[in-house]
Amino acid sequence: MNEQKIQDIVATVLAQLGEKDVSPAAVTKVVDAQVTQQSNNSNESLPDLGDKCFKKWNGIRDAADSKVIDDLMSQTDARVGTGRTGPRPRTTALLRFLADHSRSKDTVIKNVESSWLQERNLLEVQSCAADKDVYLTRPDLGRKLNDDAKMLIRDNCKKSPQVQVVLSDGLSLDAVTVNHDEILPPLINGLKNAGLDVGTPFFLRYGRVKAQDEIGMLLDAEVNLLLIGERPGLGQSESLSCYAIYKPTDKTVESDRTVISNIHAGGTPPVEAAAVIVDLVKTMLAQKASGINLKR
Ligand code: B12
Repeated sequence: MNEQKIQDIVATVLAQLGEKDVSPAAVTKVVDAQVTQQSNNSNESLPDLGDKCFKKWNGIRDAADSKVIDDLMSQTDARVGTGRTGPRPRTTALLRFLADHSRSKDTVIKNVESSWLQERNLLEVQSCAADKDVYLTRPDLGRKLNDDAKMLIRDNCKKSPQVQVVLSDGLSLDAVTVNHDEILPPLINGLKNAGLDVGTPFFLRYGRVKAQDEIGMLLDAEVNLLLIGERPGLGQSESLSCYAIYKPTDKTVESDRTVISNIHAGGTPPVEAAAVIVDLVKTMLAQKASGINLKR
């Protein structure tokens, strides 16, 4: 479709929406005037829906006291104060919702690049899920290591460490790429500084939580820590969890695990989480337990 045709369609739609005097070639951008004023964007392009001013956009017109709405919005990340036009959401609120939804979907579907892992010196292994589609539709395959993975882990990782740390994409690419630098190096350093024997960290592609049991058994690690991307929500797509287990076996069940969740800049910040995890590991080692058997 050529540029002119696109312009014609835009002009027709705008005319149907009641915009007058729209000549076909004149439409180069569609910007909500009120929002443009709030954002610091120049008028040269469409506003970025990821901007802070959109995340905290007070869309309620004619509020008796708009400060009350601002105050409410400042206290939660929930989608409040977005206003409405009759029974419908306002355009900016709807676009913002769609933008969040797209980002959440993207972060589940996209893959961590191997080059990104190489730059960080992380060995890469894979579960039995052959690709993302299989991973999403067959959780059971994400819980097992493929044969190459078992070999690579055996050949490259330290045996019988006190603590083994594994990073996995799980359900969020962003959780891994956004938080890595502020959680993995500080965590490894923190564990070492606590005098613990730390194994070789590596990356598990298409991993599910239960895969940490097989890894723990394979390496005979006392504690296994799995940093894994959480299922994203609409307001948050870069949240990481740390699942921790003491000496997993074939008989391990979920309640044997401890989880520290919501690790991201707006939740437990990654650096702070690293410190919390080091403390958790010390307690696990002292009590030789995790999950509901751990007294904290
Ligand atoms: C999906 C989910 C579930 C699903 C898991 C099913 C599945 N197969 O995915 C269901 C509905 C069963 C569930 C149940 C529970 N969950 Co839940 N769950 C989540 C959620 C929304 C996403 C987890 C995720 O993305 N994991 C990563 C993917 C890759 O993992 P996975 O391998 O596909 O699935 C495993 C994990 O999800 C794990 N899991 C899920 N929840 C929990 C909770 C605990 C305590 C443990 C150890 C493991 C665990 O079990 C799955 C099977 O191995 C998180 C929210 C969050 N912000 O993380 C809460 C969350 C992890 N769950 C939570 C809780 C409290 C529970 C329950 C204890 C609730 C209850 N009272 O029954 C149970 C415990 C279940 C268990 N496994 O022992 C809390 C944990 C709080 C904490 N820090 O201890 C969270 C953080 C929600 C919250 N904000 O309160 N959960």
